[in-house]
Amino acid sequence: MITQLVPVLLAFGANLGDRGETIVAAQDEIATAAGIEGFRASPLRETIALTPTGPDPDAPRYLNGVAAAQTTLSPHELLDLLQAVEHKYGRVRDRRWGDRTLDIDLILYGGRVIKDDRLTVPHPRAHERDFVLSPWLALDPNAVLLGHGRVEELLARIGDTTSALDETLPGETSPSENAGHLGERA
Ligand code: A4P
Ligand code: MG
Repeated sequence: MITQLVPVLLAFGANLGDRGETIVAAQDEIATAAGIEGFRASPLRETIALTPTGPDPDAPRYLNGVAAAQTTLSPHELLDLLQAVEHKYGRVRDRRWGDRTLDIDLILYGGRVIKDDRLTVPHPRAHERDFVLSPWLALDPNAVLLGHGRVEELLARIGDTTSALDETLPGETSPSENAGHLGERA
């Protein structure tokens, strides 16, 4: 039987605990899971927390990254895997958009448009989030977001407030607590 491999894009975010270690461990777990091939992670970027009322510079900073892979899993099987990994790393769901040890979103599943009670794909807010677009552009300079166009242009339109792990965010005077502590993965 020929099984089809579908290209997917996953987004990772964490703003509590050892954010980098959590994301890297979760990525290793997904990379080696059954039905996942060719997993490639972007560098992680330091980002300002986006809350329902807007960016909050006083909330714990997020680390964000994306990863491209190919899968034989169906969209819901893939979501099951992502949610199982979130749970394993202590994700507790309390408030929507609240602080979290790990959030994994499915941004793209091939060229499919999905809208049901568990999944909306392409992710409905990816095009307006620098914390998704910036690491994605670093991973793939030619990336295109289905329904919205080139990632490079989308990011140029909204502006990029994210920074590399060893940079200082706008308004900060000292490097992040993670500077020099975590190697970037490309
Ligand atoms: N769900 C539907 N579509 C998807 C999808 N494409 N990928 C459903 C993943 N899940 C999807 O998600 C709630 C439900 O969404 C799931 O049960 C799933 O069936 P959740 O992860 O429990 O809740 P959430 O993440 O708090 O809500 P939501 O609306 O997914 O929020 P977002 O859009 O993920 O935003 N600021 C920075 N700097 N960096 C961040 O990463 N993340 C968020 C969360 C807010 N602010 C942030 C960041
Ligand atoms: Mg989520």
